[in-house]
Amino acid sequence: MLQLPDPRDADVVEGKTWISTEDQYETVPHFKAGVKGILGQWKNPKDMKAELDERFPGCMKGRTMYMIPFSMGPVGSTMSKIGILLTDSSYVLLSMRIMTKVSQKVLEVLKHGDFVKCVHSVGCPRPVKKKVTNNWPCNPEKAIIAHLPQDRVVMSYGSGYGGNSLLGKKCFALRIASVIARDEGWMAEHMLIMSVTDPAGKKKFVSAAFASESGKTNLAMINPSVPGFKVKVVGNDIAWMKFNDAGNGELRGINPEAGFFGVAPGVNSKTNPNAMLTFQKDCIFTNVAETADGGFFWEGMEDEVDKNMRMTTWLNQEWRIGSPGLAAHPNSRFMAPASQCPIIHPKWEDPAGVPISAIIFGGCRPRGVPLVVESFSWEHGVLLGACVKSEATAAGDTGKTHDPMGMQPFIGYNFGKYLQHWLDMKKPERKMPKIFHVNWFRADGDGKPLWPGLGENIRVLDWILKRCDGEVEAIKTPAGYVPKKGDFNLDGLDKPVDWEELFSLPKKYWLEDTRESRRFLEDQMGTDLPKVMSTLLDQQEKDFSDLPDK
Ligand code: OXD
Ligand code: MN
Repeated sequence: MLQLPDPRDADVVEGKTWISTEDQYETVPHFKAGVKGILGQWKNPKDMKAELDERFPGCMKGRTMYMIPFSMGPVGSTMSKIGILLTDSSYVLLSMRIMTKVSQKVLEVLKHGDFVKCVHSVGCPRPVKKKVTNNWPCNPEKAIIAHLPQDRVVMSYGSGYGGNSLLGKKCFALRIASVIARDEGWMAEHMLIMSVTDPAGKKKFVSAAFASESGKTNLAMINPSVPGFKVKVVGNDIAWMKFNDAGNGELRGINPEAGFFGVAPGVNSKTNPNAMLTFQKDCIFTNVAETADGGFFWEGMEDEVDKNMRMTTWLNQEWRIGSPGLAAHPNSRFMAPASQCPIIHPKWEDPAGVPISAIIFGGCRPRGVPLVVESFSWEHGVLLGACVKSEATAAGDTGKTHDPMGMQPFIGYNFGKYLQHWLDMKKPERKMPKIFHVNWFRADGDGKPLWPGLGENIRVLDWILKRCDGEVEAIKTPAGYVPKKGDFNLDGLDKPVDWEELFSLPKKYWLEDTRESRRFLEDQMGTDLPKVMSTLLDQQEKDFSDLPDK
């Protein structure tokens, strides 16, 4: 089905998303004076209570209230958690049935445990005083998304958009869960989980976090271009991972979600055929365009529909390919049950999770960052994650958007403490996964891509898996370990790649980038930044300074 919300309510409201704890520094780091902290927003409990009391009493008057018991993760798994959501939105009700596990069994499991309390209201009690657009009541002026981690509570008001209203997802499975994970010694991450099987039949699972819009869902559902490789997806957005200390010490991960809620524009039969196959039935499209023959359309699908097809845009206007403006909102979405994905892993609902051999971080780094780098150590891997960022591609624009661990909008507590929590994961009795950083977006001086990306990224995963098994050696550079050309499968590529340039480490770029990373981390986390992060950056700067000038 297609849902066209009120156009004012089409995205997350980061500026109105708050975390409330008695102690400010439990939520946000000691960022430097004069700096705008971007890692979480804190509100003191008194002010938060006043904001909530102003909005919630009577907020659902005249509407139907749904009570939704849901499990994040396989019902009954020791790695899963339960929530109960009260909402006055039928869109949220239908969406929760796709995105989470809603069933009677949840209430049976709940008898034995605790749950996260979620309340959502569109903030339009009846009789409605303002105009309602598209049969989508909302109250954007008064929107607020409040997290009370100590009480395990989420209160969301005024918005029906997924990230603000499907409270099991970002609010519970990342912000509240990151706090629970801190307290219980596990990890709640903005990561995909996938398996890769090589032509010899050897299979491994990896998890991966990317800066936003760097293609996490496309990687999770990659169509490998190299014959013989098979990929299956466990999850495309969130991973809950825990070391199996009672067993062999490996890291096990589950996908706490039951569906995919993906950005539609850009998805087509070339970029992500598996996503296209996943949403052929029983799914909800939000803010996409509708074709005259009852199909759906968004930017990127130009080759999939008749050139003269009449359409209605997400703003209800007549449109054809080539007409001015956009057919779909840039953040329009598909939402589909994960079970419909043709490459869903048979163990995606295994209560014991799947063993994670490698953790991958990635950003959009057109300038100086190699295709793949392996960290020197667990600590250095945490640094690679903390330095995840995207840079503008336009020549002359040096802007960088930091998204440390891919968690910038989703962290539930002090980011410096969160990095320390990652560091504390390392224990001698544990099998620590290797950590890598990938960059599909490196370009040459003219802005032309140096790497084909998409299905060819399987070659990078292949090298990563070989490194996990110690099958190949690697070259030590100041940025980390990089592949030896002969160990990396380049056979059958459509066009030869410029290997030297793809893996070059321009000294000037790296010195500047290392300083920029340090500035960001120290500005944002101040005294909360774990010392080892600064020590590793010092070492990196020294190692690059020692390189000969070219
Ligand atoms: C999402 C996001 O919706 O990360 O998954 O914004
Ligand atoms: Mn996400």
